[in-house]
Amino acid sequence: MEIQLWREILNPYELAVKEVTTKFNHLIKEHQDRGLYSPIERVEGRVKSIASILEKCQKKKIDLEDIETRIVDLAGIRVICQFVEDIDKVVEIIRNRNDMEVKQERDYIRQMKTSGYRSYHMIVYYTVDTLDGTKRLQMEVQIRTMAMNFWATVEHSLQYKYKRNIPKHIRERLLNAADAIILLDNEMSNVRSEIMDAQNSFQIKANIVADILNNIQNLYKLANKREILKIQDEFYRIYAMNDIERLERFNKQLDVIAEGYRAQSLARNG
Ligand code: 0O2
Repeated sequence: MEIQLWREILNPYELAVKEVTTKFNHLIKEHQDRGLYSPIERVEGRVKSIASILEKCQKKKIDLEDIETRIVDLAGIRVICQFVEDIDKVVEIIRNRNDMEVKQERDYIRQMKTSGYRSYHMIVYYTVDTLDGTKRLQMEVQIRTMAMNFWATVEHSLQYKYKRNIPKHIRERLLNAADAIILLDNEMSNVRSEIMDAQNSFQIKANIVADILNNIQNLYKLANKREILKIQDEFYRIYAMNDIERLERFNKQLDVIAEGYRAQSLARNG
């Protein structure tokens, strides 16, 4: 096939990779802007090289006219997550998108490949607008953790080096490494819940502080200035201790003080 024809075929795939990469990057930004944890750590995209297409055609006996239907990863997107739990979230995000239609899903995480490879694969239909009009094409999205990505990248280089015939002793080492990756991902998942707990307690603290400030503001109308300044100093002292329970107790004390002032003022007016 002429080089020009390859360009024509691959052009829409290039556009698709650019668009989808931008969209996923924007999702990361949206999470950040809202102060939310993003299940996507980073996104990579590539159009399959002509050499790699030719190799696949040879291996799978695919006619060049059929590459667009039979090679589903001409456009490839890789979504890298920090934690295994994030993968299901990304899968859900993709299933719910209106600009992508899922054709196929393969879960090589729950069902690891015999090589030790782990990743979640989705083949999606995606439409691009080009000079020649709209084109609906297939795209492969691979979703995996940073640790799975490290393993796959190293193994892929070895496949290349040994022309897909990795010696037995190296394959065994790779399988050991794959087991270690599972352990690592599990351990990191435990850290993930710690992170979530930390985020949660930060929110609780923020709410108590907002409550305390609100109470102090209300006391300005009831108590004298000297007492307010004393309460403020006490608040700064307790805040510096970084102890949520103390803050909670202090907040309750403020409720009691405010209640006392309200009762006094009722007695005076009544
Ligand atoms: P490249 O060089 O990354 O583009 P199928 O006939 O459908 O079962 P197919 O089409 O190979 O087989 O699909 P599969 O098994 O889902 O693999 C698709 C892609 O996943 C591969 O593309 C690799 O990128 C990746 N992959 C699958 N298995 C392995 C593995 O054991 N090790 C690594 N490192 N990557 C893997 P390509 O075109 O094979 O390769």
